Amino acid sequence: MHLFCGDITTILSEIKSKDPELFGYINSELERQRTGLEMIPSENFTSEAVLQACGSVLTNKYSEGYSGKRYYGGNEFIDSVESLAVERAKKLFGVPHANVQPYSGSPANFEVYLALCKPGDVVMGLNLTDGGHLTHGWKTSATGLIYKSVPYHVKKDGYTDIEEARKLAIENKPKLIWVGATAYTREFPFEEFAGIADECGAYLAADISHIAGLVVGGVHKSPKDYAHVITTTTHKTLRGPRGAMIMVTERGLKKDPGLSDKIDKAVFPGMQGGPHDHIVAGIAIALLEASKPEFKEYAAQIVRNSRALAEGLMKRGQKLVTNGTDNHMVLMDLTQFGAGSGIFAQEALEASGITVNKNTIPGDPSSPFYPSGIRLGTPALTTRGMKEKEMEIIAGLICGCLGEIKKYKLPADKEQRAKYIGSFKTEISASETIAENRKKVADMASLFPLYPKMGL
Ligand code: DSN
Repeated sequence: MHLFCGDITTILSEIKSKDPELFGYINSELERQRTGLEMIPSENFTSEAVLQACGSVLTNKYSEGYSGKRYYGGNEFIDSVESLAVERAKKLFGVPHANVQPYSGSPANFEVYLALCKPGDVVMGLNLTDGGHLTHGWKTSATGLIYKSVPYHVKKDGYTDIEEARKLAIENKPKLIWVGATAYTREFPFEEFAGIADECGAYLAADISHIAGLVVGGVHKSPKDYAHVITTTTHKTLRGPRGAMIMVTERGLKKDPGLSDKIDKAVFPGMQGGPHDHIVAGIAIALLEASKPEFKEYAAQIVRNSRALAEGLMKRGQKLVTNGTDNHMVLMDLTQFGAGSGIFAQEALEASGITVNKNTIPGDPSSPFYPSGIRLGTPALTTRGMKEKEMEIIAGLICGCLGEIKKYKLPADKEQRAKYIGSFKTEISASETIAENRKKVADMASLFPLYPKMGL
């Protein structure tokens, strides 16, 4: 058997010779990323160092347990890798305890429930269609099926309804409250939620998956002095591999000195088996990168870009939830194009090489599958080096694409929708405006090369 430990180019060349079909798909995806504008707010481009760690020999190891306490032999170096990641996470986020083993954000959040709640306990989180995450208690998620979820909402202006959350917490006495979201464009009210959690005796968990990089970069308030537990994915603004972490704060240990142990036991053996050590190594590198001064500048530029994008869209007549943004994300309210028009916007933009995702808006007149908004984010474009000037151009391109969807309306009859959207896609692919935009997008993308060393 041929073994290798080369760089990422070598690894891809191995795939090319052994499995040309798979290689073709990976290569096409690389080309898609290179030639388009990636604007899904939860996506980013990791460094080549992170990619190398994720493709490394660490994938070969089993290491159930924790550093120094494993159920398998041969973990001398894995222990060092995991300890490095843990220590870097603790230092970067200013917390006394970090678990870097969660496979991704949803398992991480579920592990928090497992650590702190019993089935049937009351839990609270931001309602999904108001911007909350599935795992914050949505009815079709295990978190809403196993626990009694009492969601809070945003107000008409799109900001969190703190008063409603306080009232619901006092009435329902939740065991666990989540602060954090997946489609929210303003600063999270950590301090207010700490007060609410204290009033009703709940644990407060801050899910900072979207904004972890902004917190580290100093452009979003940290939850460390307010929450008891912090969860985050590692692949969004933090720009690491696809994984997650759970952290316990000093405040958490003050409320419950056994909290770290409860979290660790919930991760393993409660929910997971062997950690993905290659991903833990990628997390360690991402945390090192995020500790550098240039990451602060990166985080600040993400927000400057997001604001420039918001301005560019609003001055062209687009409606944004909360009329702007404080973070990496813009949430467009497309109800002026008709209820459920997020799908048309997503498809028209994709045909132009701009990748976004359809998303519900607060009080959405349609449904989560056919929502009336789209989410746009700047983390990936900022990684490529784009600045405010490019955001202004992109805002113009987006509005040009949206001009093409005006005449399309989501059929009220659900049976007709798939066929209608199929015809829409065919028609949009023949649009001259879309074709011109596709060229402009590719030209702009080529000015900001992505993975230039990855020669295929
Ligand atoms: N799917 C992630 C996002 O896009 O925000 C959250 O899990």
